[in-house]
Amino acid sequence: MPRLLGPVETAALGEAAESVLARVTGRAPAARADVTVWPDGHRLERVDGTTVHWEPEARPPAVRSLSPVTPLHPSLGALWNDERIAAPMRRIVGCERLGGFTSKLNFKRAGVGSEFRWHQDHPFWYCCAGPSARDVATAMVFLDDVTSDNGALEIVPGSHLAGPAPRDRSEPTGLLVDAARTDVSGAVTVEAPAGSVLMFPGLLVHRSGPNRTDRDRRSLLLCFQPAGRPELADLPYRAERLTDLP
Ligand SMILES: O=C(O)CCC(=O)C(=O)O
Repeated sequence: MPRLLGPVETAALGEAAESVLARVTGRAPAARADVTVWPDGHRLERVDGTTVHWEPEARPPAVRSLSPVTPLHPSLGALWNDERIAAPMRRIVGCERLGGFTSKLNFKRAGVGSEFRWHQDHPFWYCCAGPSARDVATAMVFLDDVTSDNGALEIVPGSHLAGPAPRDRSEPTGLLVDAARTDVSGAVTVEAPAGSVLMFPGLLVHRSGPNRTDRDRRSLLLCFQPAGRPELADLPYRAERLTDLP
């Protein structure tokens, strides 16, 4: 949905994102005890109700994402009830009463934002929510202009209809799509001006390349689910559930 949000409100969301980031990273050194290193070497740090995911290679350190984030700033949280987003999301989730599952700020910083290989969001959520993960869908609000060279999302239209895609067994997290066994030939690159919103179900196969430009490509992701279900942050991650998936 191109330019769903206007330039002034998009800029205000960008400022909110930066103020949340500054607050969280200002506190991060005191919270270093609560660190998880994933099997792929990515470092996750719990700070004041959110998780900081650091860019794996960036020197000086740079934040890849924060999640959840909407409880940390009222203007981010207000988007859950914005009908421009909620109305189409009701159709995608297939439910009249929606709740939040999780939220995330992806920073994809100029020069250091790294690749996110082909994946579906579903396996990660399935490890936490089990079969309910099928009902989660995302509204991705672009806070900056998105171009193919600053890490635009590439999506495979219709790929969600085939269900869980085969996972890459040679990759340490077990969460990524095996692109050699999945048809990604119909992929399209989603370039869009700031304020645009991309809405997609958790089974859609997608990736994004590194940001090699001098322009940030920040986005705010709101993941909706039917109302009344537990949020991601309240669910334990159970890697053994991956054995249910192809
Ligand atoms: O922001 C990106 O480039 C990747 C987004 C994504 O695929 C995700 O957060 O699951």
